[in-house]
Order: sequence, then C-alpha cells, then structure tokens
Amino acid sequence: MAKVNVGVIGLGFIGPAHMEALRRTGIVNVAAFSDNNPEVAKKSADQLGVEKYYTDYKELLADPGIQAVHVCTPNFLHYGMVKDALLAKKHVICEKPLATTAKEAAELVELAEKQGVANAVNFNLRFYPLVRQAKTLIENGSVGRIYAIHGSYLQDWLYYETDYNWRLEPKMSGESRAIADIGSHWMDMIEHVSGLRITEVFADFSTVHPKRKKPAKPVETYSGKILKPEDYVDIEIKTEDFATVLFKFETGARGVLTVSQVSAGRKNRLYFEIDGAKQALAFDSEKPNELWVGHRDKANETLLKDPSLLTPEARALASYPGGHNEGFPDTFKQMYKEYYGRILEGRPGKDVTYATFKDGLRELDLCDRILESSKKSAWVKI
Ligand code: SOE
Repeated sequence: MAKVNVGVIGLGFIGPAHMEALRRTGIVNVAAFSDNNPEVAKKSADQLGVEKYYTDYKELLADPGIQAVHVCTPNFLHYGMVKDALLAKKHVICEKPLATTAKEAAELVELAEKQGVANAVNFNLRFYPLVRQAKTLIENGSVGRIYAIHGSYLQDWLYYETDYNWRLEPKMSGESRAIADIGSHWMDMIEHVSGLRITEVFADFSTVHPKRKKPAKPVETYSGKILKPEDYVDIEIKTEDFATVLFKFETGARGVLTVSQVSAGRKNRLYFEIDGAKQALAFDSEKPNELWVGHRDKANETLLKDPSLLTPEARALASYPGGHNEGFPDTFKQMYKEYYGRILEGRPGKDVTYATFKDGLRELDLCDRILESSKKSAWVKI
C-alpha cells in the first residue's frame, strides 16, 4: 500500500507525539527526523526507531525522499522553517502557532497556495469524536440558535515562580503566551464547532508571577528537574499567566473565555458550553468520551462515545467501540488520517476539516486583537 514519507523537525515533547500518531495512521512512513542537538538526535533515533536523522533541518528538506514535514520546534522557528519547507515543495503540518506574527503567517498562507501543497496547523483538539458530534448537532439544527458560548482552558504547569519554559520568553514564543498558546486552541475549536465567527473582543490579562526563576540548565516542557536555589536566575515576565476574554459573535451571540496556566489541579483542561435555543452542549477534555446535553424540560443527558450513537461525521473519528476510551493522542492520529488520506487520494487539502494555514492566520489575528484590547482595556473589533 502506498505511504507518504514524512520527516519531523524538532523533537522536544510534541515531536515524538506526532511521530507516534503518524505511525498509527497506517498510511505514513516516518522516514526521518531532525533535531539540532546531536545528543538528543542520536538517543532519539534509537528510542524512536527512526534510522535516518539530521541535525540540520535544511538537509532533511533537501532529501528528495521526504514528501511532507511536521514543524515541531519552538514558535520563533516556525516561520523560517515552514517557508523553507514550502519552497522545497513539501506538504507541511506546523505546530501552532503558524508564526509569531500575523504578517509572517499571511505570507505563508500565500506561499502554500502558490506551491499547491497541503498545509495544516496542529489544532488537533478539533478531532475528539465528541467535539465533532457537537459540531454536527449544531449543523443539523439540533441545538437551535446559539445564545452564548463560554468556557475555559486551564493548566497548572506554570504554577510556581520556579516553573520555567521557553514559552515565557516573548522572543521565542511571541508577545502573548497563555492566550496564544492555549486560548488559540479554544477559539479555533469553538469557531469550528459553532460555525460562528468572533467579531469583537474585550480582554483582561494578569501576570501572576512578574518575576520567575529561570533554571541555569535547559529544562524540557513538562519535565522540570529538581535544581538547587543557586541554579536559578531571576527573569522579568510580562506575558499573561491568566486572561479573561469577552466575545461578540456575528449573530449577536455572546461568549466568555478564561485561560490560565496557574490553576492548581487543572493539568490541561479545555472546557466549552454552548447554550442553544433547543438544548445546550458541554465538552470537557478531562472527560473526552462524554458529551453533556442540557435540557430545560427533561432530564439532562450524558452521551458516551459509542460509534453506534454518533453522527456519521463523528463516527468517522472513533476507532474503537463504545466503552473503549479514546483521548488526546488519538486526536493527532485522526487529524493525520484525514491530512495524508487526501494526499494519497491525489487531492491534497480538499474537503478537509483540519485547521489549514488560513485558520492558523485567523488565530494570530484574534490573538493580536485580544492583546490590543488588553492594552486598551476596551472592546476591539476583529
Ligand atoms: C503547553 O501549554 C501545551 O503543550 C500547548 O503548547 C499545547 O498546544 C497544548 O495542546 C498542551 O499544552
């Protein structure tokens, strides 16, 4: 069976997650990876069972056997690497954000269209089966007119002032942090699910730790090391740990989002609730195999992920029978099945539900306006 030869650029914590999911699609050959740290590259080649690896991503892009690449490096490297990959006529999946500025993202959207290659931004959370169930219930009229959309995305991995990561440094991550890093997932998901476009935002940011202690040694995301007090240096922090955003949608519906990376006990919890004229829907990524359905005139319901009970569109994203839970890693697999399936069908990027570079640009535009609103403390139109 034909397979697409794929290369992954940048390992860290998310690169291997991409590689594992790619292998589970059954239609991709993870042919190579690159990481600029020779020790990491050598150790990873053995651990991940990938024979061919590079320490310069440009050599991977020059490999004629590589048809598609995933960019999984820190945010500030995305623009240059994606541009080089597009110029090499590779299909590209880029971890969010597409770039650190909307201007750079717009250039990549145009170049990807010119090159005629498949392009995606890794908003993988769209691919939970019950998120797709919510989307199709709204599309088929079961929810009715949407009054309001509210929710949150809460984490605690930056809870202490000694928690440190490259995402805290605007030069590497961009001017917004919590909103751009995880608020973007929530906004992408609710525009995708509801079909409504955000038209105005009012944002309030809070930097809970205006000073953080940066370890003198490099620390991988999510794998903090026990260091001694003298191993830290003080760094001034200006990006947001916590944010609330009010939304107006094109139909007059309203919304509100809370984003936090300092909420103890919430490890990586995305939650939304959509209030409709006929019923309400709620999704909680800590319980991704359940969809809550709220009613005024009868008992509320909890739909468990069971393909036989799902709409055809949602059923397509469930690989296991009812009661066999699917979660975060499966969302990558389902996204890549669609992305690479279209390539093998000879119609890259056609009839897709994954987030394209255009959607990646949308998120950067929204984040820029939210940042502007937080500075002005005023409503800002999109
Ligand atoms: C850190 O906040 C992070 O790894 C994000 O960068 C990812 O996009 C999110 O899926 C999980 O948390």
